[in-house]
Amino acid sequence: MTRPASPFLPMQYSDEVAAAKARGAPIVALESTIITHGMPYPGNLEMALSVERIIRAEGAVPATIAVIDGVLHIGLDDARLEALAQTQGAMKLSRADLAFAIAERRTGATTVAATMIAAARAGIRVFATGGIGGVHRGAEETFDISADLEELSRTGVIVVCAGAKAILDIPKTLEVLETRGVPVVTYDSEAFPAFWSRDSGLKSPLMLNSPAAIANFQAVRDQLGVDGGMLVANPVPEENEIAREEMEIYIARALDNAERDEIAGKAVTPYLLDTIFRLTDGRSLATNIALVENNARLAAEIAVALAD
Ligand code: PSU
Ligand code: MN
Repeated sequence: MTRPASPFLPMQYSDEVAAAKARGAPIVALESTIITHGMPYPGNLEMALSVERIIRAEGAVPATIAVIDGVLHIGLDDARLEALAQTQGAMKLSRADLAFAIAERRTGATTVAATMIAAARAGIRVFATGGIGGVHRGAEETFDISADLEELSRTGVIVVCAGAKAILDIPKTLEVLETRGVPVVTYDSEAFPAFWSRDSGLKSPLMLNSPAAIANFQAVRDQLGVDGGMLVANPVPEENEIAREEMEIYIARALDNAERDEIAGKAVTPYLLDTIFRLTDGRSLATNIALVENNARLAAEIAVALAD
């Protein structure tokens, strides 16, 4: 059973999320593009279910966000999650087309940008994901810069990720975030992480080492009237890491293939991820799942600290 959130916007909270909202419990938003476009079935479903379990174990409530047949769902029950994990041809939704999918009654998964918009609309302030989109290598030619960066600058949600994937141009990604006034806080490490690896070779702009400190930083931003999002970068656990030098080899191959196959636009990120999964015989997938789980735990701790 789910209930409508607004008489105008077809938005539905799951029972679990509606109850959490009613009692003011901490909630963590989760994106769905990682499920439909980021990982193959059934690993994607295992990841989605385990991430929700981790958030509950930390005393928060998970809210996986997706558009299903034109309804914006804030929280998916297990049956819907299972169906989405097996859906072929779901749209990949960002700021430009989230409303389009709702208006046209389509089914689509939300990227970081679209999940932030939906979370803010639902009053959810913390969101866990794997990696954010960023400035792609060669962006000076292709202009390929993820809408995630613009969204971080305008929408007041804390996004917990494992840094930026090394398939991106990480220095340029950090430059854009700085220009747009997005705080980039690495959790408990001086080095900005690179998704599969703990260290991108770049120093993180800011560092904090407790969920309470992150919640306090956000509270001061609120008091100051500084709006927009915050990026929290949480390095992948050491035991799950794939070294940067090794990843570089697979990334170079994947980028070459993408150029050869003339991949462009929204297809770029899913194509690169899929190629890297195959080149690493699934090892990158295991790392990807471990880092999302790690981010879910930290996001739940931040949500709990914000609620205190
Ligand atoms: N990182 C992952 N898996 C993913 C994505 C990022 O490990 O599936 C998705 C996220 O939804 C992110 C999106 O918002 O890719 C960025 O896509 P683009 O580069 O097209 O903006
Ligand atoms: Mn892009």
